[in-house]
Amino acid sequence: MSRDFVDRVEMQNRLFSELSRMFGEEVPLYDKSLAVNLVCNRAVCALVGRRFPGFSMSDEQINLTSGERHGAIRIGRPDEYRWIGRFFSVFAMEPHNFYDMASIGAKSQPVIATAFRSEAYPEHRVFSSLLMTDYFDEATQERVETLLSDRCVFSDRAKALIEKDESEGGLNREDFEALIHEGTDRIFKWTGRARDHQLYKDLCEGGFKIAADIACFDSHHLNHLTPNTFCMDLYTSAMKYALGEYDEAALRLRAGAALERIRVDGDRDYMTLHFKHLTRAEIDGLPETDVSGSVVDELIDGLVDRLNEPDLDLSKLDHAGFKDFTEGPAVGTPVLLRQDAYKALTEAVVFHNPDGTETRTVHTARFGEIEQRFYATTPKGRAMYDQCLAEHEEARSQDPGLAKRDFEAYQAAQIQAYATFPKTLGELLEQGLVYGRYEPTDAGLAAAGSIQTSDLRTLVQQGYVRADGLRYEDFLPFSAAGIFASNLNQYGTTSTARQRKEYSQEMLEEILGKPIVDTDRSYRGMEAQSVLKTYERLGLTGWLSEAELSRLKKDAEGCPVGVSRRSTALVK
Ligand code: OOG
Ligand code: NI
Repeated sequence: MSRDFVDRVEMQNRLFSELSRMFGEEVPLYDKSLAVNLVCNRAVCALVGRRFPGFSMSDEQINLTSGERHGAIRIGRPDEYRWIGRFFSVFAMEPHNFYDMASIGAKSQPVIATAFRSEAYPEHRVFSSLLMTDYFDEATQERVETLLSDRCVFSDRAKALIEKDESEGGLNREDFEALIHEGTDRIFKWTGRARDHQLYKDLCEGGFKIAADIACFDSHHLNHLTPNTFCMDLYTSAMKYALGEYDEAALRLRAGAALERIRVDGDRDYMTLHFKHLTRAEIDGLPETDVSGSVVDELIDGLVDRLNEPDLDLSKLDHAGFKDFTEGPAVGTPVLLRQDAYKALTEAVVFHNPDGTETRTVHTARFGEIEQRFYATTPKGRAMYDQCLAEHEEARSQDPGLAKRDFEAYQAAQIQAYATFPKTLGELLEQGLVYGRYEPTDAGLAAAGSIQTSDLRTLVQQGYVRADGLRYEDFLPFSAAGIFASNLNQYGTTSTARQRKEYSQEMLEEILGKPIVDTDRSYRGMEAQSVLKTYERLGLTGWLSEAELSRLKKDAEGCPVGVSRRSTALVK
């Protein structure tokens, strides 16, 4: 029957497009933020199109290219967590990296996590946390576990579909649709129903809002569903204006600065990173011209006009404002990812209490994150990032109000903290700070047989090899903690257990019943694989030393199968 099986990645795209629809219906501000993002992305594309005549993107193409999403869910019980792992596996999404959120110092939260995504097509991801009930004192642990013990997030139907997929090796379209429906109608759905208001209050008052968000609800409601943007600073300025936090002068100043950066830095490497539907060869084939600063002014005029239309006046919608600063590296340092968010909304909830009474109240947890992704760092690059981050955190702690009071000064200080970090792909690769992907150029292939070096850097300089950076497809626990903290209005937590527990990747693997992919190994594997192939096609493999060749072959074992650059996701 295998001919009826539907492609898992195609169904993954369907799942996320349906989740996006569901979330848009649940949270009108999410839908509006997508509209603001589209307006910003359009301006970026128009600007890049002026520099590279021949480049343009229709709204449909923009939505397609910026259509990736990451979600976040928080889970209460280990057996639920294993079901979630099995559910995502049906959609070709496997656990990637272990994030111990209980061990990040003052920002700690009582959860451990992994992110489900596909190895070869990392288009969508779900950061999935598991509540560690032994983080709490025994009495609290007991109350939380008891409340969680009888809830049922996965219906029998959902379980049967997952089991069918596992035993038969695939699902037909009808079964896939049914399982997606289980996701949007139940597993990830916000119900507005909760249980045991007393426990909820006690957990919140004890500083454990995250535990309350997990233990008292009856689904793994999506906490946020994050689109990506082509220009973070443009988007945040536009959102702050739309929400009524910036006046038009502030919008013009900051959006103008953001677009000006794209005018200067929006080169072919920027395009390769952000416009995944184009190959590097297609990008390299575009002509390039100078663009004057007045183009930015024109585009800002258009942006302001569009944001002034009534449908994008978001100040009238219920909201709690926008975060004051962006998590991740400073603007202009193209590594890892930058994330920001509108703050968690206050939503109506009805609690059903153990004594049969109902409590009508509100809950504040779901927020509106956005992200922009850059190059994946090597361990050396990551160490450098961590150092710059720590330096900036130190400066921020000296004057926590600066971002709100004087954004330009705040941003300048952050840029200063990252001053030592190289800014161009060439330098980042040369210093071994990010992972690359290499391929022979036409000139290289034509010269194969007569090339006199196997030194990659020289081959790139000679135009025989083309180098790209690999994009970071994972998460940053420290940024995540910053997002948790700002949204929960709660900096971090301390364990109240008599003895603080240690959590490990092995523990989570045991719960999942499968290994967690180490993504550093995957990135290294992709790089090594591309290098091996490049040497092979240029006839240079024989130039490598035994040791070099065996190191590359060993690293290449970590390369996920079927890696492809083009993505076909369509999410509204
Ligand atoms: C998860 C936070 C992690 C991110 O983008 O770093 C995350 C949560 O809020 O439950 O989504
Ligand atoms: Ni997130």
